[in-house]
Amino acid sequence: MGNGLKELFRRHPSNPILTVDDWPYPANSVFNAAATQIDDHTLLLVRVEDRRGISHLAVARSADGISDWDIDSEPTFPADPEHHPEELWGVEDPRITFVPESGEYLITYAAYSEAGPLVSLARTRDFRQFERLGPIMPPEDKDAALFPVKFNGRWAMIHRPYGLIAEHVPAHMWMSFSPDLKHWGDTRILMRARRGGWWDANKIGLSPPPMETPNGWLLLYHGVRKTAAGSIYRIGAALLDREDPTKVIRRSDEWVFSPQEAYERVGDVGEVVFSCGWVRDDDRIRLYYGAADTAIAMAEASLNELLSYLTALPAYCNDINKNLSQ
Ligand code: M1P
Repeated sequence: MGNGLKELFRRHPSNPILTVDDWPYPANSVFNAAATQIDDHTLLLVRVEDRRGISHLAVARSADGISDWDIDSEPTFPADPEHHPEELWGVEDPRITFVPESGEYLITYAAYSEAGPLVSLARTRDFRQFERLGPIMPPEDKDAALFPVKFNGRWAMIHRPYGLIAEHVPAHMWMSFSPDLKHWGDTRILMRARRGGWWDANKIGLSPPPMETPNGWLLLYHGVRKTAAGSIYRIGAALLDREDPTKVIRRSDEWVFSPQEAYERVGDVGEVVFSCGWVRDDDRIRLYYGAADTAIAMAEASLNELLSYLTALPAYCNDINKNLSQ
């Protein structure tokens, strides 16, 4: 949103709501948490970076999603390089998708392998016992989340492949399909990073998992612009067709959320707002986000306001040639 316009996301006054000082054991930073609602509690699956620089995941629960967090006393989901060598340098940036059909939570996360990050999958019913299903996308690939329903009998996933060439060309968001959560294919670009001076010129990646709405699948994504002073991570919004999620029907030209507060601008990696999770309660959306790769903050939005903003935009042109000229 431009200056002077009403902000779609409003920061909670208690921000940052979780920092490493809240943690029951020594760590460097807590950020980029997945989120879900379970048993009348908000559950965050938090990326915790330890003092070696290696990340694991830890569960934090709260009745109101803001305060009185009950944090597991030790890492809930540590990397397991002995059985999963792809987790050699840790597990990062999870996203949780609840599947109503089976009552399971599917967790996609970045396993940091010797060959770079890749997408791994695990499932759980209670966030105490987890079943690892292993890698589902080869390196380098991350920022992945599943849709909660199948399309024509197939699972769908948004993800973000990245490679050495991406140092020179933008990295886009892709979509793949699977009959069984194990074998993935029918892979195609979903949405492109824009070029030149755009705020999302250099790379983009999915933020929380897609949210189903009457107007289509609501997406938030992070867009990165490289500057002489480093990268700026901001958040944009888009809508995918409800029946055919390979079609982008709306995309905001402007970002909808950006680093502004001190805790977002200064930290281990400054100028970063990076979200992996949100929780919807009727019209109220709580967006959890990592601030400067150091702490966890929360901002609220009205779903109706977000949808009104997006549906008032012109239809998005999926034409590759048009998009390439941006
Ligand atoms: O430092 C900002 C973010 O950088 C990476 O994100 P991406 O690969 O999508 O650009 C990740 O390391 C992420 O964890 C981090 O917050």
